Amino acid sequence: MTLPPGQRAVDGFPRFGTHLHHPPPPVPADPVIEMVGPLTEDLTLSVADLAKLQRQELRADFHCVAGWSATGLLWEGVTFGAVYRTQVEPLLKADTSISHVVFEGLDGHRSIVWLEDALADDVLIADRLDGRPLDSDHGAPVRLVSPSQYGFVSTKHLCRVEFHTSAPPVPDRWSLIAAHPRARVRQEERHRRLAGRVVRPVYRALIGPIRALSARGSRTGAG
Ligand SMILES: Nc1nc2c(c(=O)[nH]1)N[C@H]1C(S)=C(S)[C@@H](COP(=O)(O)O)O[C@H]1N2
Ligand SMILES: [Mo]
Repeated sequence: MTLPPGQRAVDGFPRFGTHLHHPPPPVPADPVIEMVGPLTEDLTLSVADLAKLQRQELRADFHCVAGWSATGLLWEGVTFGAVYRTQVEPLLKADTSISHVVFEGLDGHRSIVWLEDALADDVLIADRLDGRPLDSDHGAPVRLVSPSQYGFVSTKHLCRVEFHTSAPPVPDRWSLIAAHPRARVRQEERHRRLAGRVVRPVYRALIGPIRALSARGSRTGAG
């Protein structure tokens, strides 16, 4: 099996990202996902109700922008497309056309995604991983999973989804490592201003140390 350009397989599935110095946020007693945008009424989906929508399994590799890939993960949840079409679209104000979606986690992480990318068949709001409820390391109670895009798109601890009719402001947009707006792994769209290939060696040097920080990195280990 070939990985996308510039990616290397790692064992297991480390808790990865820019947030390792923080413990995962606590899971609320009755978690909800708030949906915000040009809607005719307020929309808040409880995680419990979400689990009752048409369920979907997805076997996929997961690719961090820093160059590691966890292979063969089995996710379960509901497709974002199903949530959008059944819950959100019926409440959209007349003559509004959504172009971007922002996914926000309990820790404040935000990912900005084109609506057309978010509606792909392989984009899930997942509540289970490898046959078990999602644990805190990997995004409890629910997370976005978009395996065709770099890991930063897949917001963990999902608690808020915003619908926008134009591109929302991008944080750090002048930074060299600002996120690519589409972040497609096959196209190696790592960053907005730097070709994906250029940053590979830098990331490669960091993978070891970052991984070492991820204490519960083994899929079979504690957690
Ligand atoms: N809420 C939240 N989601 C997040 C992140 C984060 O810091 N906070 N990091 C992102 C990054 S950069 C990656 S690679 C993946 C890592 O997922 P994992 O910790 O389950 O391995 O989560 C993404 N989703
Ligand atoms: Mo990442």
